[in-house]
Amino acid sequence: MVKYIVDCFGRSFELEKLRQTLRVRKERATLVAAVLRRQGQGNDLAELTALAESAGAIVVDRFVQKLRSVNPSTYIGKGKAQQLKERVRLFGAEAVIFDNDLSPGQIRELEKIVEAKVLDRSELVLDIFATRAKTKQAKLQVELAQLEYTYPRLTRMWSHLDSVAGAGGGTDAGTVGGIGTRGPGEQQLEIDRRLVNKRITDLKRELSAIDKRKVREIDGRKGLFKICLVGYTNAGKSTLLNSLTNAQARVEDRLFATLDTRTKRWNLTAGTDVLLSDTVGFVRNLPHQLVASFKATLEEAINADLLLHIVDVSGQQALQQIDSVNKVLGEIGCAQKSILQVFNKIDIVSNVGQLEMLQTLCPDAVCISAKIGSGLGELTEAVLSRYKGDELILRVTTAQSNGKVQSFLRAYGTVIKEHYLDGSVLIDARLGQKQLESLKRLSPRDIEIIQN
Ligand SMILES: Nc1nc2c(ncn2[C@@H]2O[C@H](COP(=O)(O)OP(=O)(O)OP(=O)(O)O)[C@@H](O)[C@H]2O)c(=O)[nH]1
Ligand SMILES: [Mg+2]
Repeated sequence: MVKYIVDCFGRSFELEKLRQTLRVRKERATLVAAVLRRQGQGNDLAELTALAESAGAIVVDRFVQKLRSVNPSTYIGKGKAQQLKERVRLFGAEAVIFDNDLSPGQIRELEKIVEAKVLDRSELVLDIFATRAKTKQAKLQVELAQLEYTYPRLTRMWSHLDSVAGAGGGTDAGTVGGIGTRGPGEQQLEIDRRLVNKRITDLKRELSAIDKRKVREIDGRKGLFKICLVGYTNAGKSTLLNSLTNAQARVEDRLFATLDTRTKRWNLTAGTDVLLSDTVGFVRNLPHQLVASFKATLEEAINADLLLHIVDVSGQQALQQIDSVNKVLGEIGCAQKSILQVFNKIDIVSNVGQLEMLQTLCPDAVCISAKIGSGLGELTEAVLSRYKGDELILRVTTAQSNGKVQSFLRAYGTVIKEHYLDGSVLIDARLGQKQLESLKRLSPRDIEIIQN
């Protein structure tokens, strides 16, 4: 006999056994991509496979469906949903993961037909984040994103909150699978709703305190030039951080290896240190709730003087990945920042045509291999020139007793000649435009720009 249950919005569900948790770890999964014909783009499910495996699922089957239009109740057509059911049975899949974002109603209808748990792409991404979150901040951020996106879509969504409400945060977002077993009566639904709202308020308060701390921490580093590595997940950001500094950041060939931020000093050239930060990677259609709750983590990017956009040019999706990263950068207010494109994994590029096309699109991009260390000299030069700005030739007059001016010009510029005269020294030097203000603060007697 089919059992019905009622969720906190008063909707009734059958098949309650299916969707009590969205974890897919060790579950056999069928992947589905529904592609609209008019969009004309294929989908080989390569990225969804990597995402599903990253979440710990075992991919047993892939199903790509071309659609003329989206069916409002089941996304793919009802007949195709029946076919999907046959395949799910044939391969013994426990979960069906769509590469598309589905509405809660579509998920419910599909589950009735295919008789397996159905997840959409955003839920999968959130599941990966839940598994990976290690720091308290990351756990709180993931929990907030899940409360706002995922849990309203579970059949018995709120009962786990009994154990966490009032605990002051720090729940392990990765252990929410054991969602309770009580049948949600009307009274319970009311309690659940209040618990969720309270939890969301508490989480936001805690995260806002972390945000403020982060802003103070970044402000405290005033004076040093700040560079942040951004890019698609798995592009090689942490590998580059390790190659340029002694960071020993975690590097893995899986999506979302890094979930928090790490900042290290990078010695660009003698006397010039900058701060280099590595942060969470981006992915196509990153759930909006996740971007919002990762604000503190992305604060490093928001406050950076220069962004290094790392692109894996060995993959076939490089251009789409560049677009996705630019979109997220726009969402967090970084679109106008100074950005240097860095083409990584140049050691394993097989599609030379694609690389040439990308180089035409981004003529300033620097080609490197973070893994084997090639191109790092050119990258350092390119960063130095962004750091310094356009070079000027200056004649600086200073008191011989003011040694700071000479030291500054030697460290940050190139001294062309020096001339000593009556207690003064005249120095001709090349210096980056952006260093001019710092030079002025050292009180030389006169600065004349000879050439710019
Ligand atoms: N062949 C080659 N592999 C690289 C290069 N750079 C990174 N990799 C590999 O790519 C994989 C991902 O590298 P990570 O540095 O973890 O990538 P990431 O951008 O930090 O990824 P997330 O933290 O998951 O966003 C690892 O297996 C690296 O060894 C490179 O220049 N060449
Ligand atoms: Mg990383």
